[in-house]
Amino acid sequence: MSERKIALITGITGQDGSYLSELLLDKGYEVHGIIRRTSTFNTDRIDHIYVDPHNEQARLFLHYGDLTDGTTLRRILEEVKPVEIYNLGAQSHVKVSFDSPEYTVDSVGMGTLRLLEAIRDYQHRTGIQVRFYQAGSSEMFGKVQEVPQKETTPFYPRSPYACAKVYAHWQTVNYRESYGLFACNGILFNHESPRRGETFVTRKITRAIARIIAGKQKNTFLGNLDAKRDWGYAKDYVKAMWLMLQQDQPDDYVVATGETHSVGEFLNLAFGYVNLDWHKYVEFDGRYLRPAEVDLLIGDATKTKQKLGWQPSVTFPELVALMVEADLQALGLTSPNNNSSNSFPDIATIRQNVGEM
Ligand code: NDP
Ligand code: GDR
Repeated sequence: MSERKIALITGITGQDGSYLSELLLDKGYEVHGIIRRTSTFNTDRIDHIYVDPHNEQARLFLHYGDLTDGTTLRRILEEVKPVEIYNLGAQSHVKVSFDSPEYTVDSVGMGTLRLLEAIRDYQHRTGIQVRFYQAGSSEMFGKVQEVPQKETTPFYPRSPYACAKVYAHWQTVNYRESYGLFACNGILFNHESPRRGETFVTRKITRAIARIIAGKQKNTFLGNLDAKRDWGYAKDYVKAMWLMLQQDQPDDYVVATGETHSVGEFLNLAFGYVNLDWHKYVEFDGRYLRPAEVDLLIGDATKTKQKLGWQPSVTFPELVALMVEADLQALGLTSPNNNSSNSFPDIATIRQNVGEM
């Protein structure tokens, strides 16, 4: 890799952007992120690593921009002169993509194309060779074609979001093959953490548990509990992104745990962790159903393990425990006796192992 360890991240304020920034800063990079102008602060997830740019120790810099604004993307590239670019920015909520398909496709699909075009011109003008990571998704597999899903499994996207990710995937392949761009697609299965957005199902559940215990809400409303997902830990997954860009050749990789669990199983474990019966607290609301559902995702990450030496470090019960604990702590609640169930590991050990806040 180049001596100039300068990385640019779109979507730096998101779950993955925050963990990736921490990883890159730890590795000595200067990290630049694109943030959107919002009327309230949207930098909660990275505030703890932000240092005032007037401080000469500062290595994290933020720039206003948007994937729907190609001019700004070009200007930021010229200014920052990155050697690695991670495209994590997206309207990433599958259900919302049915409500707002044009915007989703503009940010996810066209946004990736705008960035790729900006990179092509930037490389040409400056001679700087860029390595590009595209945040692809297991949602691209959509309707089950093969179990488990791997790099060669055909795509069958089932939402505007997934269609746009498939478009972005193939544009990334095309820039690699047409212009020799060092471009990688990560095909990442669901990954969660205490920093997961509050409207994704795992965090919605763990946050509801803490709020129910705190007396702030009585119950929570969910949609389809039968869908099965391959859930991993976000901090593990950003390591795979970085590893992809450190290889000799660009390629596409599936990142997954190889285990699948239903939303119902997540509920069982999460409520079980605090000795509550979820049936008493969860109600059905059809508004959370999607017009087309993805029923079963389970990934085969053999290639990623073999070529990148990557491994997931957190098991499903550990992930659930980690998330419930973090939401309890956020409300100042003490952890219940979590030895009540054998399925739960010791939270102190997990936290030490993964360095979670
Ligand atoms: P989040 O939803 O947590 O974060 C999305 C980020 O994109 C935020 O920083 C958001 O900014 C930014 N963003 C949204 N719209 C735009 C736009 N128009 N221009 C620039 N930035 C924008 O997602 P995750 O961190 O969970 O995921 C990161 C990426 O990986 C996404 O592309 C997602 O689709 C993809 N992915 C995620 C998986 C997962 O399980 N987490 C699995 C597979 C793929 P703001 O904070 O202002 O909203
Ligand atoms: P997903 O994640 O659609 O897999 O996309 P999400 O957590 O939104 O849904 C997972 C499953 O849970 C079911 N579900 C509910 N989902 C939400 N959000 N809210 C509910 O109330 C609810 N009830 C049941 C859903 O129907 C679904 O089957 C995530 C995102 O991070 C994408 O950006 C990413 O690409 C994929 O993971 C991999």
